[in-house]
Amino acid sequence: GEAVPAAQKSSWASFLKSIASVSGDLSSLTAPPFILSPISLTEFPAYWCERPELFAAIADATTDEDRSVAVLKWFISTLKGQYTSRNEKLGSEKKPLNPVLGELFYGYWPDLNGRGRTNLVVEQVSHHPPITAYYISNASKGLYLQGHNAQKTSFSGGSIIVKQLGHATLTVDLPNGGKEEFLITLPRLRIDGLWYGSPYIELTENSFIQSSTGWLSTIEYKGKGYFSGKSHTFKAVLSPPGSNNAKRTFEGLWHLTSKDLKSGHTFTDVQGPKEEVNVAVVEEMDDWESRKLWQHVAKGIRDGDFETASREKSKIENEQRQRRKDELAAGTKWELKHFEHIESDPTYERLGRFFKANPPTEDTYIYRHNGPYDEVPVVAAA
Ligand code: 0T9
Repeated sequence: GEAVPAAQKSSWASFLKSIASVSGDLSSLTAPPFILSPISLTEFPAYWCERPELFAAIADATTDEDRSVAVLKWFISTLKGQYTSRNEKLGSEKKPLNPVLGELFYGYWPDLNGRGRTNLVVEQVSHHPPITAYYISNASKGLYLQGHNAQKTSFSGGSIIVKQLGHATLTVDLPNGGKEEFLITLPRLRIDGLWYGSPYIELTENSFIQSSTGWLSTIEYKGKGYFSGKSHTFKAVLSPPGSNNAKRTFEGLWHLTSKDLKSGHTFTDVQGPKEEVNVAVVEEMDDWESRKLWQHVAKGIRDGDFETASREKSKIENEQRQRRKDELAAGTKWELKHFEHIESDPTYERLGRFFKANPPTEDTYIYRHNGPYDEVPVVAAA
């Protein structure tokens, strides 16, 4: 591996071997320092809204078809951030910090140019296996995205295959007082470049966006082939209610640009800057907020002081182990703060039926509307 520092070559080799033998959950494997990221997985849901104006634009569409197109456009435009931003920021894909149970991440994108303010609430709802739940809302536009993420990993042909578990649902308040819902499923990932110590993600197979109006987007992902094809290629087909025929087709590279094949016009273009989420300064954060919780570990990783990083990480992990022991002894269990777990998501079942979602049912985490941005305004006493 060319990107692997000389002193870490053998630990990288044994890490790759353990990846090949441990299937399911890689989060708790110890990786060599050069591949560690100082960012926790609880920060990742912010990728959904780094182009807040595209999210807000969903509310401005006036027909069912246009709303499905706007949702697809926003979704495709998030992929670059979701799947390539660590390469841009950290040099390659890196191993994120493995969130603790109850870890929180709060942020927002301000109201600019009439797009409304967008808020983000994230909670780590399971540690083993890692599951992250999130809620992203732009109340002034009537847009509410609720979702959760988990992964099942395996090793094949020198790459890590990541099956994403979980899904997202987007609820849109309509001008007529009704609601439209979208079920968003997540693509499969392949992590390539492991041998060279410079991992990167390619998306594979399909994902779907099903609207309650019946419009369905089927997105197909392809990477660089042996003979042809470019990295990060997609083709999305939008079909009307009750039909499998494409009404619209969009094609291109999700990390650069794509086209609406009907008009020949640009569909997505993510070459311009994106807006990272705004968060409080660490000093003002709650102890459970990700950047405060991990601050010493993250500093150690950033400074190349891996002794401090690993000592601080052990502190957090020991504290967690003790908590679990105490709960067991007291016969109590950890209570989720912002989400309620339900065994089967009615929206997933209902909308998933349209495209034969597999599995036919999934659990979900319902937001309790008790985040830091949900404070009910105090009504002045009469
Ligand atoms: C949801 C996203 C997800 C989370 C990450 C697979 C992965 C953990 C999950 C799926 C987001 O919306 C999108 C992007 C990146 C995904 C991560 C990439 C990655 O490598 C990790 C896994 C758990 C590893 O850390 C594998 C070991 C590592 C050394 C390879 C770089």
